[in-house]
Amino acid sequence: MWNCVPTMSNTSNTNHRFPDDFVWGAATAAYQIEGAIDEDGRGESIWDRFSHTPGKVVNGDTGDIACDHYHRWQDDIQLMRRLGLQAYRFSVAWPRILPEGRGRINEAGLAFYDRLVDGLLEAGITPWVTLYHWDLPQVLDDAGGWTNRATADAFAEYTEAITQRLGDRVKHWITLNEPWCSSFLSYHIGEHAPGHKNFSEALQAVHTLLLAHGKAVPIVRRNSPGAQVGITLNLSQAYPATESAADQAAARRYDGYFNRWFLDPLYGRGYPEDIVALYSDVMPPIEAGDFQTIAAPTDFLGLNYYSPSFIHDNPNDPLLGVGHTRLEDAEYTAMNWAIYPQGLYDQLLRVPRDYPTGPLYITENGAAYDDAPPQAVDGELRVDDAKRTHYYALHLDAARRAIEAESPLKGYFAWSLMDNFEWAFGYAKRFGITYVDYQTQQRVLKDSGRWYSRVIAANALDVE
Ligand code: IFM
Repeated sequence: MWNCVPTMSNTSNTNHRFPDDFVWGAATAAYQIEGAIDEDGRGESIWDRFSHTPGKVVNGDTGDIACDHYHRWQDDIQLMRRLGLQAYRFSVAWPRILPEGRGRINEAGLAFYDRLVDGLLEAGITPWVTLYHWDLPQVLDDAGGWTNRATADAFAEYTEAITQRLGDRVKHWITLNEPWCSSFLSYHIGEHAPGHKNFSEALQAVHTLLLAHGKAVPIVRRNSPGAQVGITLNLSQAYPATESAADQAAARRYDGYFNRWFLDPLYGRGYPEDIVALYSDVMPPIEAGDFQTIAAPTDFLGLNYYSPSFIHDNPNDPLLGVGHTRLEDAEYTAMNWAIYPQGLYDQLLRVPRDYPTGPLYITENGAAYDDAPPQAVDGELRVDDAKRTHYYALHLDAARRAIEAESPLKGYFAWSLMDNFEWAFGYAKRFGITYVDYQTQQRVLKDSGRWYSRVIAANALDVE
């Protein structure tokens, strides 16, 4: 059975060191931190529309102001310096660049990211740019959003504009963040914008997203010589709830739905046959050449890991026949996600074993907790978030063990640099290693952030 009470390992690598060239970073996304939704010609995004729709986001929160990063980016770079970050992963807001989705380019939008990239490089921090982290221009959604194949062509236009401008200085590109969320969570489960509840729409959205990724890769290569380009997936390591044959088969189906549905086409295998058989009535149209486009060779795979899934057979689930089992003995974060670092270890070995991924990067990992506001301790403001530090220590230890077991893991980005707009949960969930007071916009490095900066400096986990 599963070990629900994880501890740090005690292996031959006693000081828990990482390889010398390991990349240490932190991540954010545009809509979650920028604010300034009406400034400098930015167009409306689906998250503006969705968050302003009553009942969609906890407390009616919106990203209108968020962390005001659009105005405070210079201070935020100082924060990154203080942490000793080597890399910063952020996303570009498509509606700042192409307010109408395609066509007219908004110079002021490009100029913002131009300044940000220059500021990062001056600070010695490598920019990692995500092209799409969920803020689709609303006008494109009005025309069907990701259920419309033409959105893949619009994404190619957008990629052209941003890589032409930044491609000389940005050398790490991520096409899409977590396409499972922009498809199933947004078009089937309805929890994210645009909030639809239709499974066949979700399958069409996956297909358009994957096409968008495949079309973007050669554009990035053309405009950003020598760059590395990849995609970030939020896979869910699927464990059978028991050893029964039925639960094992259910976990395999769930793996097909959540993981292989993305990995197989990205690595040239088309959609997995066992799952296609279940979806026969709802499959999207697939055109000649689509799978070739989708399987454009990439340089790395980004993985976002928080928690795995424990799956049992459930005949009442009409589509996949699966259900989720709650781990009774596990600890849970404020998102109600089980803490299970072994899932990260297993994923870091399984994915490159089954697919030719090349280097892996953990492009997100972290935990939400109900942090108390900063307190003065010896004249300094502190946030005591020992649970978050423990979460990071466990997962970094799992990552380091995976490297010892020859996983091609090359870097790690904490989610998140700062507390921010947590989508349907608004500001109610804090994931930051920096505390943000949303009234004053004051930032205070949490104890987990202080600990992370010592890990980065030591390139090892055996820090106080
Ligand atoms: O905040 C999100 C992020 O935008 C995408 N990955 C998961 C995070 C935590 O839910």
